[in-house]
Amino acid sequence: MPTTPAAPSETGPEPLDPVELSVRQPAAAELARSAAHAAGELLAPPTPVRLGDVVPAPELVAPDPAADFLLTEDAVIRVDADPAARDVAEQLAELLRPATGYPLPVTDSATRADGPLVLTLSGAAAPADAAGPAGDDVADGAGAESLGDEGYRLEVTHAEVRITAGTPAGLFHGVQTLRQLLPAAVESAAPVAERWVVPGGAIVDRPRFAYRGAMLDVARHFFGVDDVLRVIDHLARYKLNHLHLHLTDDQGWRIAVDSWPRLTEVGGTTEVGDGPGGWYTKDDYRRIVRYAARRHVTVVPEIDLPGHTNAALVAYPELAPGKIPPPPYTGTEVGFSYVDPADERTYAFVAEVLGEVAALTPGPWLHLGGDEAFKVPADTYRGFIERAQELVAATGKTVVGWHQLAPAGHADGRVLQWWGTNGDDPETADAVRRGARLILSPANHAYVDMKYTAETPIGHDWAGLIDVRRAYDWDPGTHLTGVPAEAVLGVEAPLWTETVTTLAEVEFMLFPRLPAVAELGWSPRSTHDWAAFRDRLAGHGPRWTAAGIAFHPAPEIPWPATPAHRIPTQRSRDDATHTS
Ligand code: TNX
Repeated sequence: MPTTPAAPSETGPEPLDPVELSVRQPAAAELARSAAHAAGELLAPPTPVRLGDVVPAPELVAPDPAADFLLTEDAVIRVDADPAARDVAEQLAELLRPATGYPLPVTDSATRADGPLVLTLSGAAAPADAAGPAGDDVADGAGAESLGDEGYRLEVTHAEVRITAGTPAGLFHGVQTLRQLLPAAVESAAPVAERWVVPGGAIVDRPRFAYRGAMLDVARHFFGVDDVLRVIDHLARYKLNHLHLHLTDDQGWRIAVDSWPRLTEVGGTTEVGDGPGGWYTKDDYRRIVRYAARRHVTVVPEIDLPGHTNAALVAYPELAPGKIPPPPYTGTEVGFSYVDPADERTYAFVAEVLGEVAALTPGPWLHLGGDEAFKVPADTYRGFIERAQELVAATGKTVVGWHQLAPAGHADGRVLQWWGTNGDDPETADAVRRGARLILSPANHAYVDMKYTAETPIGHDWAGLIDVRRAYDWDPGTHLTGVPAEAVLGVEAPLWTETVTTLAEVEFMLFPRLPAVAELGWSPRSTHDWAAFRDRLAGHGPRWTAAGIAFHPAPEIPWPATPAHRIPTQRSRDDATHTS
């Protein structure tokens, strides 16, 4: 895994037109500033972490400043014998070992009183006697109720840190919280001399929405497996549990399909700007899925149909209307291509592709796309979608699609991903009345391919400029007129990559907006408070710096400026190695 951001680079494979060039030039400067932060110029906060300094904000926090815990070299991680729980404990050890330099053995010994880091599965409910130092607030709150599929309880005393959950996923989220409660230097890839203090008290926490995701468009520009794994790490930090991969579009087809091999052999070799493109073999894709699963992240594959299919039509002109082979497309227009809805071969193609993708997919969802098929008449479009929905059902998966699917008939469990900019959308509200649930990705809040400000060197602005506050200031529960909160499955932050070409640029667009969307998906509305969020988020800058994440140092966030000490970064450590 990379620990430093890729050098900010101009991808722009020639030829770039003059307009693109003028947009791209400042990218280097802006990204270099961001890289300078990553190089150690952003400094650690002078104050110790407080129990409430967690993003996304936990449901209940009960600090006990008299009960801080100090992690020492002889610490042992004790976990239940359950293999999935044990794997979470191993991941905790993997997180803590590099910076602490401590051995941190993991044991599932039930008889010995090893610790002091304890991970335990307790059935769905938190134990009634576990209020501990937290007092009545926590005991009377969610702690006495079910922690659900993903909730956890974290208790910190002088003697131990204990994470309790009903599921391994809950333990995993608890581990992410613990990670944020340690000093920022815990993100360092090399040992740091630090007092590894965890603030005392208790947290009881569980998500507001079941679906919390981000989308990476690997079709407009291709991103290799290692880049995707690093994005999965970023999701996991912020308790996001779905990675939606936009695998196909006009500019490239990125997933191998054995029954239609030219999709990648031909359709995988292009991308925006005439770079080399690329695709995932099935083994590559399985690696992504496995890596995500270990982090309790479900991969949602998208095969965009019937539009956004130029790369497929280049590979197989028999799928094109009129059977006319189109030229490869490496521009950034949308809405011109579609598979021929009048030809039965198209449905064989859809069935075989979806079947192979479903077979690679342990998760329940298959995303059909469905957006911007501007050239397909409404009735034809509806008929195509209804057949495609049936083909998804035949694979045993549940359909997800962009909200353009709304007018089509309901299919069991179907989920629409809403990307509008005006919450008054009767067509989508009607689909909800007919049984659809929604993932909310309002383009003017959650589209992390939008520029932060007019000066942002990459990104779009068709849905407006999205600074951190705008990414944060909306409520998924009430955003759409006539849609009750219960119909909302969750939220997702899509990253389209027409202008995004490197991992450093991906991180620059995700941070700090991804944590804002993550908080909307996880935290109870009662915690929603811009000023408090801004302050909590500020403390994450030094963490990203230590982790080598090339983030946008948004001016509206009070990043810590008066450091107590510098956090060594990968780059400064490399320098040290070179001079020693
Ligand atoms: C709209 S959002 C699209 C994408 C573009 C994006 C750019 C959606 C379902 N379709 O094809 O990449 O805008 O922001």
